[in-house]
Amino acid sequence: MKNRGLIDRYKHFLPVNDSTPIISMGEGNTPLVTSQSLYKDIGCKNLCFKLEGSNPTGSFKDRGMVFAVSKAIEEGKKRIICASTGNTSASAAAYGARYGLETFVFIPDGKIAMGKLSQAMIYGAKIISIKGNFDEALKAVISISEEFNIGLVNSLNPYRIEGQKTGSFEIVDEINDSPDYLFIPVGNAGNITAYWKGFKEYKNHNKIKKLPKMMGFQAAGAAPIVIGKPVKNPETIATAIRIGNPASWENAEKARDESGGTIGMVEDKEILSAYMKLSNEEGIFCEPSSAASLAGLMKLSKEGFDFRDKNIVCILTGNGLKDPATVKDNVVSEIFKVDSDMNKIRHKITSIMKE
Ligand code: AN7
Repeated sequence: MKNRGLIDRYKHFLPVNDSTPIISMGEGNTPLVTSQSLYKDIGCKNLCFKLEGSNPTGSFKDRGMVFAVSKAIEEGKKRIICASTGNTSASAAAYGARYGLETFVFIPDGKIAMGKLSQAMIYGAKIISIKGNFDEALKAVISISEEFNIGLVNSLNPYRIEGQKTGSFEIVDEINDSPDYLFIPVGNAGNITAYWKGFKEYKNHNKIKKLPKMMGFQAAGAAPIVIGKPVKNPETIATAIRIGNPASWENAEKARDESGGTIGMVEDKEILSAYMKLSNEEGIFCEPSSAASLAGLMKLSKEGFDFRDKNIVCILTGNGLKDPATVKDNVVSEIFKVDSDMNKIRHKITSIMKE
């Protein structure tokens, strides 16, 4: 059967009616990959990574965007708009291009990964770079969307959350249970809100007996929920989650409190360490913000948290290829230059080969 995407697959759990177009670029159905190495350091029973970077535009945003765009079309909208640290704009631009909607994206000046900016450019979105941060860009688009009746496709749009909750459905459908813990990066806090909604709905439908503990992680320089007040000038290497005043703040706290989980923070160096370990030991290249989930798990494990007998899922929200500059600036990797001469090549290979 053709993959008609997540709206079709989960239509009984989404507010779909006869006039809702079932559109798709094949989003969702992302790999849940079992850890080969890092689970030993954590000391848990089982650790899986959900590779949301395998979505059509390389991040989890496609799950929510496909549904937000479907609803925008249903409502007769001709234009969509969002503020973004990069991934939302890439996704909006792609679906906007595909379904003929004029797309406006507001980005914080200079603080968006090159891969993401290239996506907004090639898909043909109209890009407005705000001399300010994400929080200021979001304020602007809310106002502009109302003034010009443009479909707002940030996660304040409830259909974004609806689409993104399918991530939980997929985990449960695959392992026939909920994990004990779900580790997830937190920026604007839409995704943790969506995952929690999804798990609760599956429990109400008796698809699972227990709910996971929701373990959200912010970057230490952009951790308003952890410190309990907005951060005026958020700073982190993880630009996707460089957000000082999350739109879904209260819902993230609800997910934490109802599930008995936590929202913590990780330093940039912990994020980078998790980012590199994932690549080096698991062969998984995610973007720095995504690695905040694993960084949080590694931190708790180091602090003595007991994960024996526990099943853990880390959501890796975006593809590492979006942000090659972070590799270039932080990873020491020598590139050996050799003449095209077999003797020299042989000599070089034997000099660098492991014993
Ligand atoms: C890779 O694109 O906010 O807590 O404007 O790109 O749901 O915001 C991106 C967020 C995690 C945080 N990982 O998710 C945007 C934007 C990646 C991200 C998050 C984002 P939320």
